[in-house]
Amino acid sequence: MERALIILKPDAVQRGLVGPILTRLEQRGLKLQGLKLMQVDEALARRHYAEHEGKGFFAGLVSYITSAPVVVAVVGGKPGTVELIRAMVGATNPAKAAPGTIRGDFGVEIGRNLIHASDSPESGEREVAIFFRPEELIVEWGRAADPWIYE
Ligand code: IDP
Ligand code: MG
Repeated sequence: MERALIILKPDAVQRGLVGPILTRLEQRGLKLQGLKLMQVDEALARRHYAEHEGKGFFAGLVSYITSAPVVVAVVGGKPGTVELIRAMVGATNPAKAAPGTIRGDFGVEIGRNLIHASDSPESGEREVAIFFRPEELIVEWGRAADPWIYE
């Protein structure tokens, strides 16, 4: 069962964009499995972004993500969900992200790109496990609209 970790980064929270961004995911028909407000500490940031350790932007990335509260969510349940969310999020650099994408509609700079979304089902599993305890998630829950969204 495929799912993605979403982080509404500190700039999204500070700018009052939690609602508008979550609304887009909901309106698309995606289903939440978990949701919370939290402060990311340095150890968690370094673990989450381990693949970027050693890159020039790593220190700035860790200080950005730990600078203020974030909202983390788990979204998914269907094959293809991760790819669909990445398409909604847009290119890493908001200046290059297409209009209509979250980064393309709300962002300007790569170091303030509002949202993280897992880039593969495998990273989704890894990232969900480091941000959520199993008891914080509701993996299967019935929604009346499901048959109108999924064939
Ligand atoms: P992604 O978030 O689109 O998956 P990644 O390449 O995985 O992009 O990079 C992780 C995060 O690191 C980006 O979302 C962005 O916040 C930050 N980042 C990536 N490249 C740069 C850069 O060149 N300058 C500053 N920040 C960067
Ligand atoms: Mg990434």
